[in-house]
Amino acid sequence: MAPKISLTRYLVEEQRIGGCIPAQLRLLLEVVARACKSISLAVNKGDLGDVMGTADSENVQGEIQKKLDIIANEVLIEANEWGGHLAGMASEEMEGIYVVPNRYPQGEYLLMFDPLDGSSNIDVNVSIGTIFSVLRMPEDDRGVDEGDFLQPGNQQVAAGYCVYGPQTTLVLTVGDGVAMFTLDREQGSFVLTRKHVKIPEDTKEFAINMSNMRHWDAPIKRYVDECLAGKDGPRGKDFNMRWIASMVADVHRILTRGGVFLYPWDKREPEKPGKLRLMYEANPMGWIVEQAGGAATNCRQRILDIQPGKLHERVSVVLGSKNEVDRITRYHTESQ
Ligand code: AHM
Ligand code: MG
Repeated sequence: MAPKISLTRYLVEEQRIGGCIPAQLRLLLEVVARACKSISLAVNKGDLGDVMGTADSENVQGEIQKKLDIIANEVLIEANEWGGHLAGMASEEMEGIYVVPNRYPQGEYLLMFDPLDGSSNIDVNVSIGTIFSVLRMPEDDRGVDEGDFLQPGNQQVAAGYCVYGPQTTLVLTVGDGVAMFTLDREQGSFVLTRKHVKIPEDTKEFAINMSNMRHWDAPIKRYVDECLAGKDGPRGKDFNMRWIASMVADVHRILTRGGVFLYPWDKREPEKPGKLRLMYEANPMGWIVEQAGGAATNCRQRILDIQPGKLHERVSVVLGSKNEVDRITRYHTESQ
């Protein structure tokens, strides 16, 4: 039997043989993985620990925070602030950036995260996760500020997510394809279980919150109507639908068996470009999907090429099997 490859060994080999990552970035990814293990333990406690339900607070987006949103945010900050690999952090749960305190050495990376994605699923025991994105501090920059974070997704040096489901799985890219690691609870370590993950170019499965249908723009309605028409419609095949309401879990399914995920702009809040956040949801997921051979757009342009204007910027998201994403993007550009 081939020896198990731990996350540590995978990262050491990416550094030494692949030449894909410097030592500081390897350390950073190990620390993020360790934080995800702690979050996984907290999630698993459920009603046996003081982790369920809402906290008495709102985040910058005006959403009621869950206790686990706050716990996961604190775990990620405490794990990452002292190691010397980071200059700053930003999170869905914090209005401004978090500058690494002066008492610790400053590193050359910036870490962004959605500490607990899919919060509405916490209390109903459905899969949730952590999403993260790593950027390099701009060179010759003295002192970290919000502007340093406002880099397009094509500048990411690492991106990943950890899904807390029936298994805890860490999914990672450093620009050298996508690898998946399953948490071995007996050993307490992540073990490589899939590498060179590939998303099939075609699919018969789509994911969208159908309850928003009456608010959609015409090209989204056209796409979904054609899927629903099945064998008798213009697509000539039947489609299946899934919606978990945890982006991590929906994206994980797409990486595993293909599919397309849509959270488009809609008329409920027309001034907002979408629900999901560009910097710590769409960018990392978009890069992972592209690294697995899929595509990710905001219905019109590649997500990774969008120049962010603010930290908590929102964006429309279409990602997954390439031919399907291309089709949806074409329906939008044709209707301009
Ligand atoms: P969150 O980061 O506050 O948990 O919100 C993001 C989540 C995504 O994981 C998911 O795709 C979407 O919101 C579900 O939204 P809706 O409940 O509108 O279907
Ligand atoms: Mg989220």
